[in-house]
Formats: sequence, structure tokens, C-alpha cells
Amino acid sequence: MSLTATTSSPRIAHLQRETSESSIDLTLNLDGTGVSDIQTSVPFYDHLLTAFAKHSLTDLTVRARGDIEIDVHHTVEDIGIVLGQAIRQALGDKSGISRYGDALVPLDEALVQAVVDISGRPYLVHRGEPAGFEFHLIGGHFTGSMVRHVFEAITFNAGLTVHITVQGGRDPHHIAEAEFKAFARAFRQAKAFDPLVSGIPSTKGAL
Ligand SMILES: [Mn+2]
Repeated sequence: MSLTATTSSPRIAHLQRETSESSIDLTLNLDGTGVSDIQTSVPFYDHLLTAFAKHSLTDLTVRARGDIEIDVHHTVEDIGIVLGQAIRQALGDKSGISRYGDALVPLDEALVQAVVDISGRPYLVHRGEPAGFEFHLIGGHFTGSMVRHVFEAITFNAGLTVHITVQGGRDPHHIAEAEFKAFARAFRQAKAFDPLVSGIPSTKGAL
């Protein structure tokens, strides 16, 4: 059994994306310590991505500008797309990883479960946000509906199967933050190298 394939190349990605709606520069290291430097021009999103980096032990640098004078939507979604693409690229062939992860994370009254499968098959099941959550402007600028939209963007572009279930919660800030923390913790497990795994953890031989 050889483990060399699992650590042969650094799991790092640097992507730039420029459109008429946003300009994004993102660097990610899946084997980091959770250090982040995030300036998206959307303050609450900076908060969420900082939490993701910290709790997934992913080093993450993001510089983004966008047409936030219209709405934060384009900038927030586009960063989700680039983050997903960077995750997929950095994961490489997925040799030696655990593949699955799950977490149940509270933030005061909010409680969120996240389950991640680094499957290569994009699928998001997202449920349980309380009625009206999608219309709330968190911090006065971040629309609640964008939380699911970001997970759609990450999941579809990274090739992950993700189930996120909000089990309880009242405060929109708590709920959104707990969703990102739960996803981060589950992803941390899934991307981690498992010393008992040799090669790609799939009966198909590919993920
Ligand atoms: Mn959209």
C-alpha cells in the first residue's frame, strides 16, 4: 500500500473570473489551518466565508468587486461559483480522502446539520429555513435567499453532494452562520486524508 499519491501535489487553487457583473480573485488551500483574508465588498458574506475557512481548515483569500449598487446577488453568487470551481480543482483526483463528512452545529438557538459527499455528482438538498428567511435582509444588505443560492453554486461547481437541514432557529444571522459552519465542519471531514484509504475511495475507481 502506498500513500504517496495522496500527498504528491499540494491541494491549492488560484482562480480569477471577470465578467461585466463581477471581478473575483480567489486562492484556496485545502490543507491549511483556516487562515483567511476576505474582502468581497459584501460585509455579511465576508463573515460567512471567514467562518467557512476557519471551521473547514481551508486557507482562503478572496478579493472581489461587483455591481452591488444593483444588488449583492451577482457578486455573492459568482464568488460561490469560483469557490466551487477552486474546490474541485484543488481536490484533484481525490485519492486518499475520507470522502464523507457530517456535522451538527449550533449557534445559540439555531441548529444545523450538514452532510457532504465528495462524490463528483452535484446535488443539493437544502431544507428547514423558517418561513420568511429568504426575504430577510441580514445586516441590511444580505438577502436570506442567497444562503441557499451560494450552496447551490458551491455544490454544482465543486461536484459535491450536500444535504443541509436547518433543524431549528429564529435569528436569521444565527441560522445563516450555523449553515456555513455546519457545511464547513462536514467538508473538513470529507476532504481530510484517511490513512486507511488507499487510492480513490469509490468502487468505480473515480470520483
Ligand atoms: Mn442567481
